[in-house]
Amino acid sequence: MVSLRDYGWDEHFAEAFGRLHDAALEPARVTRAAAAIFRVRGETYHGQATLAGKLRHGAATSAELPAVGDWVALRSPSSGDPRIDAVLPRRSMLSRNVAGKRTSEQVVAANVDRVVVVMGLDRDFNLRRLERYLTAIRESGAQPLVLLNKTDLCEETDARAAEVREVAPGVPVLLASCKYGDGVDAVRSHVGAGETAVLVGSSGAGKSTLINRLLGEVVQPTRETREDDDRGRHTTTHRELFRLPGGGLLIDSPGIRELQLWGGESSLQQAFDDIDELARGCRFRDCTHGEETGCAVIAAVESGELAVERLENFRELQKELRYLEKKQNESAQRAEKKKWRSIRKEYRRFTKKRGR
Ligand SMILES: Nc1nc2c(ncn2[C@@H]2O[C@H](COP(=O)(O)OP(=O)(O)OP(=O)(O)O)[C@@H](O)[C@H]2O)c(=O)[nH]1
Ligand SMILES: [Zn+2]
Repeated sequence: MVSLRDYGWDEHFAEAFGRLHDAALEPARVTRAAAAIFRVRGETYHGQATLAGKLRHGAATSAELPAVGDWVALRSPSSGDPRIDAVLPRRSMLSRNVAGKRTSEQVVAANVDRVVVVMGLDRDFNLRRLERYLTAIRESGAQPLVLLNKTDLCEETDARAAEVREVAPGVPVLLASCKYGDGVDAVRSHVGAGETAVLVGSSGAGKSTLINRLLGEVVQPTRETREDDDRGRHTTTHRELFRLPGGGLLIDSPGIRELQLWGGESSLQQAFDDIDELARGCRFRDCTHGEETGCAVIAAVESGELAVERLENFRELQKELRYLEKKQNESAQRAEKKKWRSIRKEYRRFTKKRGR
C-alpha cells in the first residue's frame, strides 16, 4: 500500500479534505488528466476515475476542473465506478491561456512546488526568454530553479551562470550535462521528498534526457529515440506524474512544456524588481518608461546601470500582460454571467414549484 504522503499529501490538504465531512469520500491525487478521463492514485485505489456530474456541470470555468497534480475527493472507488466529487483547494497552479477566439485559463499542473527551467548552454541560451519563464513561474506560486544544461558544449559555463544570476536574483542556478549525468544529483536534492517539480524549457533543451536521468530509467523518449525508433514505441507509459527515487515527484506533460505567459503585473514586478525599484524615481506614477520626461528607468539605461535589452523585454512583457489581463477580465465576466443565469433559472424553477 502506498502512503498518500509519498504523493505529497500533507496537513494543508488533510484539513481541506476534513472540511468535506463525508465518510464515503477518499482522497487521491490526479496522475493524469486527459479530456474527461482521469487517472488517480489513492491509498487503496489506483486507476481511472470520471467526473461527478455536479463537478462537470457546476464548474464555471475549465480552470475549476481537475488537472494533473490535483488532490481530489473520490466517491466510492471500490464500487467499480469511481467519481471525482471535488477538487481540493490548490496550493499552486501552472496555467496557460487556451488559444482560440476567447482567452480562457487552462490549468496544466496543480500543486507544483518547484519549476525547473532547463536551458541549453548552446544556441538555446537566452536571458530574455528566461525572464519570461521566471515571470510566469512567479505567477504560479511555485519556486523557480534554473538548470543550465549541456556544459560539455560550453567553454564559459561560469560566465553564463553569472549572467543568469544577474537577471534572476535569489533563484538557484545549477550547471549540468544531463547527457553524461553530471550535475543531476544537485537537481534531485532541490526536489525534496513529497515535493512536486515540473520541467519547462525549449524543445531540445534536454528535459527528457534529464527526466530519464532523474528516474534512472527511460520513460520519456528523447530526440534520438524518437527519431530512430518507430514513433510511440517508448511512449508506452501514459503517466504524467512520476515518483523519483529520492522521494520527490515530477509532473511532465506536453501542456507544461508549452507553458505560456499567464498572469498579472504583480509577477512582472517581482521578476523585474530592479526596474520596479528604479521606477520609484520616475516623475509619473503610471510611467511606462517609454518617452515620458522624468523617467528614472530610462536615465538608468542612459547611465549604463540597466541593460537596454532588459528594459525592452520588460516593456514587451508588460504590453502582453495588459492585453491578456483585459481578455481575462472579459472572459471572467462572461463566466460570471453564465453562472448567475443558471442560478436565476434554478431559483425560478424552485419558486414556481412552491407556488403550485
Ligand atoms: N551535448 C549534450 N547534449 C545533450 C545534453 N542533454 C541533452 N542533450 C541532447 O539534446 C537533444 C534534445 O534532448 P531532449 O532531452 O530530447 O530535449 P527535450 O527538452 O526533452 O525536447 P522536447 O521533448 O522537444 O521538449 C538530444 O539529442 C539529447 O541527447 C547534454 O548535456 N549535452
Ligand atoms: Zn519611468
